[in-house]
Amino acid sequence: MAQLFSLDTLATGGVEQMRSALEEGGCSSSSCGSSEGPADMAPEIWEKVKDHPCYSEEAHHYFARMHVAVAPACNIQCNYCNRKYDCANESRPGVVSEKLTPVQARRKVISVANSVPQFSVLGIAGPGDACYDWKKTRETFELIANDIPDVKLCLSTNGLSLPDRVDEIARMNIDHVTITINMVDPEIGTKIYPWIFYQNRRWTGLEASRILHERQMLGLEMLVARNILVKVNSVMIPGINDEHLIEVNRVVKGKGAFLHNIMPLISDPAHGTHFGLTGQRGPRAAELKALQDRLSDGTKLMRHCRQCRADAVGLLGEDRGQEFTMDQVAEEVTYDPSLRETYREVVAQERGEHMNQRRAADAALADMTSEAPVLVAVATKGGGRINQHFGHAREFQVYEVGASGISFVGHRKSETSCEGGWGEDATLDGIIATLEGVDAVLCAKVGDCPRDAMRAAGIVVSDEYAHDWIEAGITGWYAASLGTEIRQTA
Ligand code: CLF
Ligand code: SF4
Repeated sequence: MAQLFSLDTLATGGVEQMRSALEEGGCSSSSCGSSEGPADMAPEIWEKVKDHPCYSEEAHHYFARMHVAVAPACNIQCNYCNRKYDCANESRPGVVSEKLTPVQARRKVISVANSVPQFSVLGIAGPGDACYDWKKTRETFELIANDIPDVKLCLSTNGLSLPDRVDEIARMNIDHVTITINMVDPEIGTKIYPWIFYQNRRWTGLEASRILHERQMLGLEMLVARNILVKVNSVMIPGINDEHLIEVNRVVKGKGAFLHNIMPLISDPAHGTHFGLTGQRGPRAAELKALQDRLSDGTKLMRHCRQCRADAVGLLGEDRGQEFTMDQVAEEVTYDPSLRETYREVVAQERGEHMNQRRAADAALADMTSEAPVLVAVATKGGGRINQHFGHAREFQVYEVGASGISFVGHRKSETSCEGGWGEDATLDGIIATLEGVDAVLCAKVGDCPRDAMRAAGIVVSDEYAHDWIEAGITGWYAASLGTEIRQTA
């Protein structure tokens, strides 16, 4: 994975080199959800989300999170979880992270902060439950808040112990809490949770799900009452809670959740989970999108979640965790804020320009004919631009474009992708299958052979908008495809 801002770059080039690096690409896999920016929300909310890559799709082009695995204990059993792995409510199953003490976590976080300028959020998402294993969660957050006061603190929980922690969460200025809520009907819960551990005893069946549900609702209400932003994660399990998630969305929206993130169940017999072993399938991409589309009037949806690794470090979709294993972290570390401060200066300028481009694109599209919306895939290394070579792209960001504007609808990744791109016929077939339903691909460069093969499959590939902002490029392509002139709004 490319390191976009090396210490060498900063030492020799400072702000100007950072800017040009951003134009080359600041995010290795920018998958954008809603397009909210400062004009779409109250200033105090924007202040909380503007640097949080999960709570703002706009921010995820620029900012990175890291997780520290300090909380191994868990108080419930989910049928999609194998305790060998990290909490599957927030992490991809099948990846076991290095468990850390709070003191080790501090060293690691400072080491990341000194090397990764995009770093803005520290998350604790397990490997068990952050609120149940609270002592370690709290100690870690306190250590970091003392050393790096401007880092945002974020936690993820199943909700059972949450009500007991809310006052401390508020006192510690933790502004972002994720609760995994898979049901609001305990009958459905019985198919997801075989047991919980609560008040020193194990509960099973309907009673277990009822208690969990009540505690989740109480925790949500308590957080909202304290102006803490709550993201609700729901694992979409076909045949069990897929239809029911519409009701979940309605309920959590009514209680003031800020975001709803519907994640596809990842179910593989090799993970040894109950669902994996019993053949419960996850949803197909089209099923997930169809459900998300039905919820588009509800609580804002997060569509750019990457079900990242439990020890993830970096921009969403980027995996730099292996660069920061404890054997590579110095025994003595001192936080140096200069790298992050310089980066923020650059980003402040860049994102202002990006916002203007988005507004201009919306205005131009509103003038156009109301044809049925089309899907456009973009190859991007991030920074909000079309800046990835078709042959190097291992995933594509897919946008829906029409007279009502441009909206991100998900990312497409091919199982056949590899370091070398899609140069071979076999991989081109894979990418054609992956991009089913997509009308056009915009990229920084494409060779004649893949362009012709894609055209034969009914997908236009264009590098005419190379290095444009994504929204400007999509608007330009859309207008050209309609034979329309774009009105200049700037
Ligand atoms: Fe981590 Fe989660 Fe905080 Fe983000 S992740 S604890 S809210 S800082 Fe983000 Fe990763 Fe999706 Fe989670 S992309 S799995 S939503
Ligand atoms: Fe596993 Fe997380 Fe569920 Fe606990 S809350 S059982 S760690 S998925």
